[in-house]
Amino acid sequence: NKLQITLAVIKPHVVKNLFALESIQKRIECEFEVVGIREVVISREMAERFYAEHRSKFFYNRLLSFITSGPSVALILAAENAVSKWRQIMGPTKVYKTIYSEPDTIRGQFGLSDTRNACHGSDAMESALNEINVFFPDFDFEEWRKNHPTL
Ligand code: YYY
Ligand code: MG
Repeated sequence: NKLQITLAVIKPHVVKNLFALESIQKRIECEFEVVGIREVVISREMAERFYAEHRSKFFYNRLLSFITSGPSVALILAAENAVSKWRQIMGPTKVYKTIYSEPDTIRGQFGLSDTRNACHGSDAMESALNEINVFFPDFDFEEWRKNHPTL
């Protein structure tokens, strides 16, 4: 087990839903230290950097038009094994897979479709650092870790 950070993004249709936002916030507060939080309307340029790995996928255009369609909330979350921990709480990419097996995940509760699947979570520490840089360009993980020796 080791201290990690991850990038979480709450997607636009959930940010409009105050009940969903509050429920997710409570869940996050129980499990993570919130190192950064920012509400942001993701620009086309940010979205292209953030989702660069999906450039050639069939869903790329609908993904970009959705993610830029309104305010999102981006968070830097810290915990032991934060990357896999957040992905577990989030649930599987495809919302239909949550119906019988993982209804209590965030995607199970608030996901609407393959694209409007409620939230994002980094898939590894390396991608977390790259993705955090898109939303929090001034954040320096090494510097932060030095100042948080106890966690
Ligand atoms: O990491 P995760 O978000 O769980 O899934 P990815 O395979 O990285 O896909 C990123 C993003 O793309 C997904 O959260 C929604 C969207 N997407 C889509 O719109 N349609 C698909 N069939 C698959 C993914
Ligand atoms: Mg991914």
